[in-house]
Amino acid sequence: MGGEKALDARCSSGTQKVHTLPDSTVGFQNMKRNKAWLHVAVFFALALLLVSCSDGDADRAAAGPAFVVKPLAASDRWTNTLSMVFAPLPGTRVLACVWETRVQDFAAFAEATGFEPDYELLTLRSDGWKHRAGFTWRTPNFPQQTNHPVVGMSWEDAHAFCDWLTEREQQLLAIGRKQWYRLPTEAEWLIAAGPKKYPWGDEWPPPKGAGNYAGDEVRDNDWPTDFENIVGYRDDFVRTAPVGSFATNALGLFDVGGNVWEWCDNQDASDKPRIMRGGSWYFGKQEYHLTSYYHTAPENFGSSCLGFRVVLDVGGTANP
Ligand SMILES: [Ca+2]
Ligand SMILES: [Ca+2]
Repeated sequence: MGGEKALDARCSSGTQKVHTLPDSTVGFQNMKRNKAWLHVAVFFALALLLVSCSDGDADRAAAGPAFVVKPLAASDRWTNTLSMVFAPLPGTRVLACVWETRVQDFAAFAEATGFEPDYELLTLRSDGWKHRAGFTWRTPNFPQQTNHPVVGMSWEDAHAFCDWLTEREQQLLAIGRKQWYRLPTEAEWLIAAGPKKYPWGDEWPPPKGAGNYAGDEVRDNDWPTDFENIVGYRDDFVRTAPVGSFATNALGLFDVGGNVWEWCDNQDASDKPRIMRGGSWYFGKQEYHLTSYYHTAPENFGSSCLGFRVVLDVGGTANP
């Protein structure tokens, strides 16, 4: 199938160094203006250190100079400094973002670090999948608003985002020193997807409102005539949909199946060592939508049907 080959195609690396977050972006700069403020800052820093060490839960931040937080645990629901909402993932030590990472989330990373991809985005048109000049995550070849899932991120790019967000929120004391953002493992993603045959349940084709998949709507648009779609299903989106456009699953998570494929943290024992799961607005073939199905790609691969979801590892307890 032409599309499958396209998804397997390699693209050039978009990896960029992640710069250390400057103090000016985290609200500390004013403290340097006079010694009085410096003394106050030192006092509160020492007080915070004493509190965090004395309560037996040093991994959790209690409060910060620029951001007031609640204690974090694997049972908490959590909203971070980018207004990304997280929900508990039962039986794990992580909170999963209820959305795929949005354009606005990735834009914050790009602005803070100077990230710019140096590759042409792999995009789909009626002539098939091709790398096309002039298209990037900022400007894919279809309309996106800031609440759409960011696309075209390589596994390396997604990892860089997680590392930057961890550093940012540890500096802000929004998360503890041993809490961090990362991609979900496959095991965690499978918990997020639920126990059914497909993320929406056991039936085929998916029921109305199941999510953003390659339904009959793609035939009305720029779709190669020899590519499959899910006959008998229809949604309103021929490419990405705003996150939260469909109902949540039982865990309160949106679009675990469909919208964009999601990178997982694991390595696969193959020459394309990174794993993605969940299907997307692309692919009509039934087996690709099974909860058990996964796809692999090199870690520098990117595509306009591929994004990522992050989890917050709260630490402290072992995975089951
Ligand atoms: Ca669709
Ligand atoms: Ca998805």
